Amino acid sequence: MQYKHVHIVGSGALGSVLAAQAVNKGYPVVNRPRNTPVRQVTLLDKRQVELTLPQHHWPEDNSPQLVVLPLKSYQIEAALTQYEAHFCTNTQVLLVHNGMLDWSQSALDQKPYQLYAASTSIAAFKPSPTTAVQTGEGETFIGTLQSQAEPASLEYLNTVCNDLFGDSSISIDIRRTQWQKLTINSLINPLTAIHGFRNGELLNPRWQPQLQLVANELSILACKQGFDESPASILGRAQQVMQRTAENFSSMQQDVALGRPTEIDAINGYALSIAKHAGIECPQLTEHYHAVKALG
Ligand code: KPL
Repeated sequence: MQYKHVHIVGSGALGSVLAAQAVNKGYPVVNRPRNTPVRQVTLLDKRQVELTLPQHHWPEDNSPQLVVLPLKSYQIEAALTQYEAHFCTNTQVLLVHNGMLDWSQSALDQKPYQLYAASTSIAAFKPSPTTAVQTGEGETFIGTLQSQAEPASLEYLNTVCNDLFGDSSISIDIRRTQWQKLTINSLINPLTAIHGFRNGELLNPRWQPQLQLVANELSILACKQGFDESPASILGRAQQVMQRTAENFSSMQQDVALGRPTEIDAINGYALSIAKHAGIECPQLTEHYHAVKALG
């Protein structure tokens, strides 16, 4: 499958890095910014890529397309609604966001196009509205969100994602992969946002009792979804990220600092929807959820 176009929706830091990588690799990129377009991207190897991307019309035929949505979790639904009339059976749509969306499997299966998700730890930021910088490489996993998917289509998407993300692997259970990333975000993001500190501060032993309570609740919720994992394993994974990103501010801390909406609904909110469904109380996740909501 050769794509006629690779559409990158939005002009966030990650989306701009993906667009720059796609340009470098010679893909026919179309950018669909939702506000001020990013003009210049600095990649990890310090290469600078100018983004002056054409604004094509959507094709009228069934030609293969890739549409990447590297957006905030709360923007995904509106973006799909805006663009999906242009998608067809040969359109591969890749959602890239933090947290998880509360969509039923039948709703995903009914989409008349191919729907995939990526979970990535690539780090990027925007020093100004028109520039973006990649600050760290990361692991990326992609997988299908639908029950029926052509293995060959996923394989092809993965080869392209290797170019766009720098590295990419197929996850045979992307919901589980997204959940594991959600547990990291649920342990790091709310506390860093509430207290306005860097990720590494959470390695201070004074936060361990609170983190332990969150990990205990996440472990119970993991079992409810068939993703069994001990609190120690969940906490250990998050602590590795705290060490690796000790000097960084989490995305939620930055959202709060800049007065933007946070992704708490797709992180703690999603976990709490599983809890509600299973009739389980999760007091620590609930407290953090309300504390972050109160900031915005
Ligand atoms: O994904 C992140 C985020 O900030 O949203 C982590 C992994 C916590 C890194 O800061």
